[in-house]
Amino acid sequence: MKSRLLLLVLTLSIAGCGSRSDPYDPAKMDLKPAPATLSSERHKGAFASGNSLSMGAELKPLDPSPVKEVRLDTTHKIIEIAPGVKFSAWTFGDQVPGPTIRARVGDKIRFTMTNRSDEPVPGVQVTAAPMMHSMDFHAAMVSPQDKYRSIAPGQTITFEFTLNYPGIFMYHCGTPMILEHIASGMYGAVIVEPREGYPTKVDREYVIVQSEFYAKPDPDKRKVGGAPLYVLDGDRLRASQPTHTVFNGVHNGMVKKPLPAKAGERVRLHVLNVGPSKTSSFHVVGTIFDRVWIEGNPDNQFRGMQTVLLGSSNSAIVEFLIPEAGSYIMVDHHFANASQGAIGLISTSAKAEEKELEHHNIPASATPTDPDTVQGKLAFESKCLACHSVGQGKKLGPDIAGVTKRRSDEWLTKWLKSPDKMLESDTDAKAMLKEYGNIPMPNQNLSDAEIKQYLKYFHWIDSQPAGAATAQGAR
Ligand code: HEC
Ligand SMILES: [Cu+2]
Repeated sequence: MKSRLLLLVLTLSIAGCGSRSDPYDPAKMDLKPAPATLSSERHKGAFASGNSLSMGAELKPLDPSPVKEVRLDTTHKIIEIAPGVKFSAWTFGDQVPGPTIRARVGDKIRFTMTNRSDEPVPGVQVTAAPMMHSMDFHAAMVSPQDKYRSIAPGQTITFEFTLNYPGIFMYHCGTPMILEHIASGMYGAVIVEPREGYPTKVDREYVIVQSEFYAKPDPDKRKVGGAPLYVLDGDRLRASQPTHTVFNGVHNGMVKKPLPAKAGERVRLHVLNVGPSKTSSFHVVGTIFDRVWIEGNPDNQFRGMQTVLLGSSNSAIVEFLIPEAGSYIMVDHHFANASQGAIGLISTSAKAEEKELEHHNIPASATPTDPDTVQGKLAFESKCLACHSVGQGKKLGPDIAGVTKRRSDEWLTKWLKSPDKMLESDTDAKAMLKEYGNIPMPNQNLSDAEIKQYLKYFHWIDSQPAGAATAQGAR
């Protein structure tokens, strides 16, 4: 008798499970975002900001805050899509692809964008004329006429929306001709985790954004730093005949800089095919996708797949095991696309820079302990590494190692406060500008307190044995 009752209870509770509430119940969604606001406030600081942003392939962990403040300003800029191919691009956040936003179902995105397409690009006179731009988030459910409207150079738009569905969603400029705006570089990804997180655990997470470029040498034969400028080839664009098909914006980019993983680890790739016009047949040579979540939503699960087919603006999470030591090759298995640059590596021999140094008998990188110095190091790694190295030679700007020996604190303070003013008035600064191809260092809008921290960090670097201080960051 008792056992029968138990059975009844069990049956009822299973039936209850079946009618479990729909996780996508519209009644529980936020479908009434406030109207967008427009202003003529011109933002001057960093082109991209927000704790939820990842700038490169390496995906930062989820930022727990329920409201994600995100700024992505639009810029016009020269990017290198393949060695020697300097392409006149339009961007979100001053990079192509734009930064990846990571959030969770139920989170709110508070988005701000200033159209800065009219700002002069350091050292270059040849970028495209200023123009209208807009932002279209596939992750949002909002009125396009309100939120996705085009804004003029100098204008700022702000709007909010709540993330209702998990997935990997494209964002892009929606200003006509949309095709040209996307092909010029105006796109990126929003990764929305399920409310309860993913059902699996992984050791590494990366973002792979596939896209096409349609480039031709500038008919006016303009140059950038001695190299020929490339511009958008409208004929090829309309005929869907790309010149480059790439992962994360660069031809064979992750072949030269493989993504690290170790044998036995489980890897999660968040893959988005931007297009604008080609399909991707995404494959990783040497392993099998244990799970494929189409569009990045675990409700859409496949198991044991070899490739995943992604149309324009389709995405997937693929998870797989790195079975043994080796270099696992990410390709678009439409091999015509792979041959145009859609190739990358996940490699067990890709080491962090410090390991590489140890290997060459240079001591492991030291770390500072003083709080200001630590702050300075962290800030440097997030804001300055794009153009500077510590002890690894020139990048766009000078190697910072030894800087306190070539410059006084007073000079460095003035420089960091306002490189633009120094470049006008200071002879040493002018000489340096020449040496660095007339690319002026942009004003970083640093506060006095921050400048002190940078100086402490620079002094700390120069107090270490040669080669001991290195800096690391994504990309
Ligand atoms: C977009 C590239 C870029 C970024 C970002 C950048 N710099 Fe620079 N920096 C340069 C360039 C280029 C120079 C060389 C001078 C010139 O051409 O204007 C320079 C020069 C310097 C110098 C003088 C070096 C010397 O040898 O005298 C210092 C110090 C410096 N930068 C610090 C920083 C710090 C700190 C940050 C981050 C807050 C930063 N830079 C961010 C490009 C950059
Ligand atoms: Cu645009």
